[in-house]
Formats: sequence, C-alpha cells, structure tokens
Amino acid sequence: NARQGYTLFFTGLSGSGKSTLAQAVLARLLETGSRPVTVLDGDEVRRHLSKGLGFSREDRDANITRIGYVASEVVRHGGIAICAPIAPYAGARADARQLVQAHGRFVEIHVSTPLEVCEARDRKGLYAAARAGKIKGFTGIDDPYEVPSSPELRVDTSQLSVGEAAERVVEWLREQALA
Ligand code: GGZ
Repeated sequence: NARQGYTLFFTGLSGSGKSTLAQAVLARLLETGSRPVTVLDGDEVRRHLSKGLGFSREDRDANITRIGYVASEVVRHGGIAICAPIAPYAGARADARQLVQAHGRFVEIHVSTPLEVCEARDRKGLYAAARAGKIKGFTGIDDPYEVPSSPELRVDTSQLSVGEAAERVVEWLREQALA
C-alpha cells in the first residue's frame, strides 16, 4: 500500500556510515516526494528526545524505545520515519519493531561495515579514546553489538559507496512497492 507509512531503521557501529546513508536515502525519497519524511538521527535524538541519557544498557534501551515510539507515531499518520541509532541490543530493536508494526512496516537495515574499517576511519577520535580507556563501554570495543540475525537488508559501506548503498535501499523499497 503506497499510502501506508513505514520506518527505515538503520543499525550499526559508530562510524559505520548510518547517518550519511540515512541522509542519502532521505535525499532520494524527497526527490520522488510522495510523503513527509522524519529523520531521527542518533546525534539529534540524544540532543533532544533523549537528553540526559548515557550509554548503559538501560539508557541505550530507553533511547531506542523512545525512537521506536516516535517512529510509530510518524508511521501511524502515514509518514516515513528514518532512524539511525547504533541500537546494539536485539531486544530493544525487536521492541521498536513491535511498536512500529502496529501501524506499518519496519525495515531494519544492518549497516555491516566491519569494526576494523569503522575504527580506521575514526572520524571523531572516539575509537582511539576508547582504546586508551578514556571512554568506557564503547560499542565494539568494550561494549556489545548484537549483530542483527534477520534484517530486511544489509549494506556494507566498505564494499559500496554511500550512493550505491542508498541506491540498494531505494531499489529494495521499490521492489516492496514502498517507494
Ligand atoms: C557508543 C558512543 C558512546 C559509547 C558516545 N558507545 O560516532 P557517533 O558518536 O556520532 O555515534 C555514537 C553515538 C551513539 O549514540 P546512539 O544513540 O546511536 O547509541 S545507542 O543506540 O546505543 O543508544 C558516538 C557517541 O554516541 N558515543 N559514547 N559509549 N557510542
């Protein structure tokens, strides 16, 4: 149903390319311009919706539940929600899926760029800080990332350019009659 809303839920390590990919997919969806798109990016969400939350399991799960709730409201009103948190825990991802699926489709996209590549990029110097013990509980270093077992899609930005990866996502959406 072309009128039904849906959620694109990107999950992956810090530096895996989630935000960049989310922006590239957003640009393509806005070009075809059928419905309003709401972006819930990790950084933005933590500045506003999840202000004050840290990175314990409890706080990460609360963050994902909030994102899932807002996405479910967007979808309930026929919109598209694009989320791009790390979302390291399978349980919290499943909860977000449940919330959204009451109103529309939940498309989980694992951005599977390997840790070595994310760490080599180290755009914000956070991996170096984590290795040096200056940040404790950093995902992939001394905190878990539970790899999604059955995402709708997997894309690796060390194998594909951002444009190619975005194109894969949009192609998949077209196949599903969502875009
Ligand atoms: C992971 C952390 C941490 C720890 C700060 N672990 O590369 P970034 O900077 O911009 O993306 C990371 C972001 C992760 O926030 P999320 O809301 O996506 O995480 S979760 O889904 O787990 O709630 C990173 C920064 O915050 N950051 N400390 N310890 N990432």
